[in-house]
Amino acid sequence: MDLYFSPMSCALATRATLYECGAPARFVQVDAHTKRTLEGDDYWRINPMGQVPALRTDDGWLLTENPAVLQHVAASYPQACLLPEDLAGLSRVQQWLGFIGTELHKAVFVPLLDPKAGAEVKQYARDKLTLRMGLLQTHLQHQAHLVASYSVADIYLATVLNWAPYAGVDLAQWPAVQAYHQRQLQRPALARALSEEFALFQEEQTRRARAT
Ligand SMILES: N[C@@H](CCC(=O)N[C@@H](CS)C(=O)NCC(=O)O)C(=O)O
Repeated sequence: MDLYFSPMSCALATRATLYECGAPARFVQVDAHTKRTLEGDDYWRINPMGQVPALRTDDGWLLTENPAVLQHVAASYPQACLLPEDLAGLSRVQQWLGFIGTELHKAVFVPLLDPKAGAEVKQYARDKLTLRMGLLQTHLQHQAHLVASYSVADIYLATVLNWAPYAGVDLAQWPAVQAYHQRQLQRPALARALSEEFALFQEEQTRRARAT
């Protein structure tokens, strides 16, 4: 599989999932500003949305959208047990992937992180935090994971929560969420993905600064 990613983006969740699965993969870095791969390919021609993650499967077709990509990798490596086998558990994972993608990632964190978003947009996003993080706080008070066992939904949530300090969000307001996040970071796959991508992110910043 080939994973198109930009460092420290949501595609980090797929990298961590690949590591959890022990899946061989090629990682193709996309510059989020120029929309070119580091090899110089035009990323718009690969993914017309210009977004990461995009996964070139072993059969050669391209899959996009976090929930689909994460489930595809996890289902390809069932021995890693990152998806429940029963329908209720699987449906719950899909519920959480939808919640994380639409209610947290896109509705809250994208506007808070986007330097082009004005103060009103940021306030609109910030207003949504209380309900959404409160729901997580209640849920995670009595649960180690989002569903009965560790799943790709936890990997996606931890990836989004990684952005909190950069988005001006103090997770200490939701102690169960903060403790959950800290636990997630102990997973070797996630810790490895995070440290590798943080280094790549810093290199990207240096390259960009030199180019301007
Ligand atoms: N709906 C997409 C959203 C992916 C997404 O927002 N990716 C961000 C990185 S975290 C991105 O590529 N942003 C660049 C852009 O939108 O041009 C998914 O779930 O995969």
